[in-house]
Amino acid sequence: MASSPILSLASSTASSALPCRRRFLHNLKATSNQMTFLGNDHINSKQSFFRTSMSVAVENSKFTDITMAPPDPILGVSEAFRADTNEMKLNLGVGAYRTEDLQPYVLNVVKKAETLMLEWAENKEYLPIEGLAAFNKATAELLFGTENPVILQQRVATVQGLSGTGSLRLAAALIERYFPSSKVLISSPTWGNHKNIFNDARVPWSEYRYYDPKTVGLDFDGMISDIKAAPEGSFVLLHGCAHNPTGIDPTPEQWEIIADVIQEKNHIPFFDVAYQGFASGSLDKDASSVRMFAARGLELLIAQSYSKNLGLYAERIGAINVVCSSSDVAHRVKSQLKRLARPMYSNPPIHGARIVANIVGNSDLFSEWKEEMASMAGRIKSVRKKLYDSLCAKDNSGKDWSFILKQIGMFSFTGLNKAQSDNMTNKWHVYMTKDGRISLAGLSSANCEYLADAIIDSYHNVS
Ligand code: PLA
Repeated sequence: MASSPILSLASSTASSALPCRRRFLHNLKATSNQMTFLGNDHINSKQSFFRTSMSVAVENSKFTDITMAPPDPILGVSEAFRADTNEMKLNLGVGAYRTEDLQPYVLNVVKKAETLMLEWAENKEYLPIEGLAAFNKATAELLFGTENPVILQQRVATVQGLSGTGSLRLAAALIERYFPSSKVLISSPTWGNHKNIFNDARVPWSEYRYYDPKTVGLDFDGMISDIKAAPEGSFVLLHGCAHNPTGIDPTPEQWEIIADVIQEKNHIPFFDVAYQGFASGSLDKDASSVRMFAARGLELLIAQSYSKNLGLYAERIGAINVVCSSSDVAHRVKSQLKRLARPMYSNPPIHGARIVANIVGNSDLFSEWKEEMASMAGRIKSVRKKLYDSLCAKDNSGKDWSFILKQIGMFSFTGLNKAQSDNMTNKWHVYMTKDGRISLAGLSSANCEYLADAIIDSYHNVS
């Protein structure tokens, strides 16, 4: 019996090296294993009672049918990265901005706003369900421009959300409740979490063509015909700028045609704006697609996020805006968004909302933010160019790498398949998503050549 791997695991010598809590759990598990093996008869009654109750607790869990969930395709990459001890490792998985030294970056303007907030010593009372009024005003104005008729006519229902994801989720709940027979059309491919959000909200979705691997560009004809073919009154999810993961946006002319088709089909445009100001460096330019749709008098939904453009990832600050045909409708829509939010999370967190409101509401801080945002966008553009130059200089196969320069935003869609992406990670310690996306925000100039070597090797030597 002593030779049984189960019982030898339970021996006190094996467990004594473990820290206290782990040792307890270890012994607990071993005890339950031992129980199965020996049976109750061999143990005196006092021990038996103790061990049986422990054993029951472990073996008869009500949760035994819960299987292990797979790691998240994006956030799980960071977990794997942290476990790698190789010096050359690069985390190009999640879209989080890093400095040239590959350190996380807190914007100076955010630090200034926080210093002011500390001085003011504001309280921590609950926010109203819809969030901080000054934030909701600032966020809608940033999106549409202060003089936009939709703002002046009070036709926008704005509710502060738990960043982009929470705002999308709230909109999905609104669709599920008020448009139960409608579906959402999402681009193929899209940000990995979109499908989860609609699945969990029980909103049916289907895909429209977006990316053409042959041209490494937009499949515009495919996109238009799929939007046309969808049942009238569908929601069409569009990335306002810097499409994730492809980095390919429609041209202004193509946006107009997309709007024409959506209008013809009575669809409802639903924008995900997670990168305003981060794509081009200009807040206004990156909002032009949304503003064009609003200028047509359409009703539309827009989810916003301040994770990237203000680096407020962990503050979970964003908003859902619903542009309505009248202020009266907007009023009612807002009341229902609040009704959906209340049982989900009651009311949103205050800190990030105050940061945004204080920065946008102070002309000095606002200008400083725009400069810092432009410099973050500029750093990403410069590593994009350096990566392209390194690929061209090192690869003599004649492959055209210029698609990398045509993409915008923080990502590059390399065209590497899953096996090639695995090679990037397993051989080169470059962590990225398995769809071939790399986050250039996690790259420094010093690492561009190394990354180019990894891409060239994976592209040519792995099929
Ligand atoms: N929408 C899109 C298109 C996004 O790319 C992201 C973030 C979000 C919404 C949500 O961000 P938020 O909830 O933090 O506001 N996408 C990241 C991170 C940057 C992630 O997957 O959560 C990405 O690496 O794709």
